[in-house]
Amino acid sequence: MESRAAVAVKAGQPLEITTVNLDGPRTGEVLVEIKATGICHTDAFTLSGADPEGLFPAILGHEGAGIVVDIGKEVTSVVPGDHVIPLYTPECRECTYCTSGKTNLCQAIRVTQGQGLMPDGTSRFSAGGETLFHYMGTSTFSNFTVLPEIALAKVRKDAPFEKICYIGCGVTTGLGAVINTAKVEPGSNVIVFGLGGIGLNVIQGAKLVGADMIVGVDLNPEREAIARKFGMTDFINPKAINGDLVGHLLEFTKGGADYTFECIGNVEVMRIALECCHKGWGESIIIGVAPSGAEISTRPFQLVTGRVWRGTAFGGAKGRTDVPRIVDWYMNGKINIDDLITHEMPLNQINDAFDLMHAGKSIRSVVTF
Ligand code: NAD
Ligand code: AHE
Ligand code: ZN
Repeated sequence: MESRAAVAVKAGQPLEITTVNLDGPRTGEVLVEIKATGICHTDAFTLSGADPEGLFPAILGHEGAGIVVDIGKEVTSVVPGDHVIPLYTPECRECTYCTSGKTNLCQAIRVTQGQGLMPDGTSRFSAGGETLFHYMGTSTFSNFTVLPEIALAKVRKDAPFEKICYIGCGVTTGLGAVINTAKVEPGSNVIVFGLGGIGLNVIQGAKLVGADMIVGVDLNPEREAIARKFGMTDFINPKAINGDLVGHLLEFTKGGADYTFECIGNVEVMRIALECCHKGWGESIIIGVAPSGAEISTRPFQLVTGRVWRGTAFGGAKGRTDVPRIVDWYMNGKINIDDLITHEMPLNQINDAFDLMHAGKSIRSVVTF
């Protein structure tokens, strides 16, 4: 079949909006009509060429929502007509990772996913006789896409696609980093570095679990108002601090934060986020994805004296289990998604979404098909 899609032809170039060929679902696979997709900073990161796993030509996009159109052999958990959210972190419920009880990082199809292929080692996408790579196993910048069954969360049918697509990455990552990874306790002091599509969901999560002080740090002064709306208690713009930001934050939090979250992908900020944690117990959670070749560093003394450095992918969430619950939270008014979706556009304007992100003018842009 044919599908309209935005193709990443080459690193650093705008996406090309075109018609691509899509083969039907094979054994264990599902054909999904994508109704809406968010644009996450990770898509921009890969498009820029900074992702060591980045492949071209590819169909990017990993924050979608849609409807099952067709199923391959042996698919048992979804049927045509089901509403689904694609999962770049699948949940097979069988691999040693899934059954460990210690991680959400299902590894059942991770190798082929990183190679831009379906689990059988081939691609379903092509254009003009040339193979196109899948991306993160999801490729939601295509109106129709094929995914493994284990990479789909089935969700309720009354939830709006153009809002719940954001649960496919940003919302779950931010809330999950607080709830699943850091396990922030009520009364905690929290610092969030980077108040974009992820950081604002960390703030929302910190407020939800009852944190006391929620400090937001961002270079963009326009982020203050929206972050306060989501529960930030104090805003710090590093440009306004004379001297050492770590020293300032340690003093501001009276000894350091219980939990800090890096939501930028900047290794210098990752170090600051660790070092402004409270001696003895403070934990810093890395969410941001850093470019190929970048490394983090600190004096080992920072860890010897009880600070903890952790990372999180997809907020530690097990997608097929946790995502339908987060959709319920949205539908019940427990979490706010609407105010974070600042722009909506058709597929042929998807490159504007990247421009808005780079200019700091959007929180989340959503493309609707
Ligand atoms: P975004 O562009 O919406 O937000 C980034 C924010 O950081 C912006 O508000 C920007 O002004 C701010 N910022 C940039 N440099 C800064 C600095 N030096 N000091 C303070 N603030 C600064 O991006 P996003 O979509 O929120 O994604 C954030 C990061 O999280 C990216 O690296 C993305 O790849 C990563 N990410 C990781 C996961 C995961 O599972 N670990 C999931 C989603 C996104
Ligand atoms: N390809 C990159 C890794 C990028 C990365 O860490 N991705 C996160 C999700 S970001 C979503 O916006 C993730 O899920 N990581 C776990 C995994 O298995 O990739 C690189 O640096 O190679
Ligand atoms: Zn993402």
